[in-house]
Amino acid sequence: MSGGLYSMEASDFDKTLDLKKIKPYGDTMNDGKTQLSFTLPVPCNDEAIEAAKQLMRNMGLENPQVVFYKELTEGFTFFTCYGTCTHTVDFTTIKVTKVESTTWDMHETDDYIKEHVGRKIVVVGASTGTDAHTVGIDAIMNMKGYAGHYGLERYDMLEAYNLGSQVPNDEFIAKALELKADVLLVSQTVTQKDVHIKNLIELVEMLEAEGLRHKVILICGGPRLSHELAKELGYDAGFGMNSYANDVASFLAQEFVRRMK
Ligand code: B12
Repeated sequence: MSGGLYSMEASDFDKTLDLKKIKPYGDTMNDGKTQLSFTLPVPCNDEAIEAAKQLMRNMGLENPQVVFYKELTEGFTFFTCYGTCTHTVDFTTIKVTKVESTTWDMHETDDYIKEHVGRKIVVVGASTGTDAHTVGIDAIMNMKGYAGHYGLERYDMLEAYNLGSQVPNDEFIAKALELKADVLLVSQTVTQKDVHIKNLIELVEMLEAEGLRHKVILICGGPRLSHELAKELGYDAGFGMNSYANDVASFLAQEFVRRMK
């Protein structure tokens, strides 16, 4: 099938895209269609639906529609809504602080460490503080890996220790010293009342107080962490959603060699 309706629509579609003024795409370019969900702390009734719509208008969403609502528990109503976003963003001016390393596969990283370091790099990881979530740190460290990416325990040239969850910062540091860690990996999932930030800062302060901060490569990760935030908090790198063991392994190997020079 060549030409015809499809190719005409494709070229029209592209011409209306202005990267200086992007807005959400629903089913036609620039329609601004947005889906959002939230819970209001009010009983599930018509007034609650009207409140949801007014809230959406206040958020800059025109033509607000509630397409699903349900009582969560007495006095709380959950909504799924659509609206038309009236705001735009200039995509051409966006700059993001990113981890500066080339992502390799496991074999490339192992070969690089063999050639440039000549010994195994010791990596100690944990989900620290009160955080009980283990799936993130396991995804990065476990032998079997995650989403088709082998974890750090599988790397020939990494000696990886996963300490699990709810590891207090002082115990984490003590274990890191005992194992002679070169790299520390911290996972933080719970962000309620910024507990992840307090905990991440506490670790940096404790490492600094013991004169250890510059002796280790310090990396954090979690679903609501970014490289930018990690740098702000005193970490060497931060990895958020959609990051895998080979991203972290590539970074730590390259950073380790950079520091040897
Ligand atoms: C499973 C789960 C649990 C399980 C955890 C079991 C376990 N063994 O881990 C249990 C039931 C114990 C649990 C408990 C709680 N949970 Co919970 N939990 C989840 C859930 C459903 C999935 C998390 C998960 O496993 N994701 C999959 C992994 C692979 O993704 P990830 O962690 O993001 O990891 C990736 C990246 O972030 C990154 N990464 C992560 N860590 C690291 C570390 C390093 C070094 C690097 C490089 C990268 C990296 O790489 C990974 C792979 O790409 C989420 C909701 C959700 N759908 O996300 C809620 C969620 C995280 N939990 C939540 C909450 C609130 C809790 C509780 C406080 C609930 C309560 N009131 O008791 C408790 C907290 C307990 C505690 N003290 O920590 C909230 C957090 C909200 C917030 N903003 O903080 C969420 C988002 C649910 C929600 N919508 O409310 N939870």
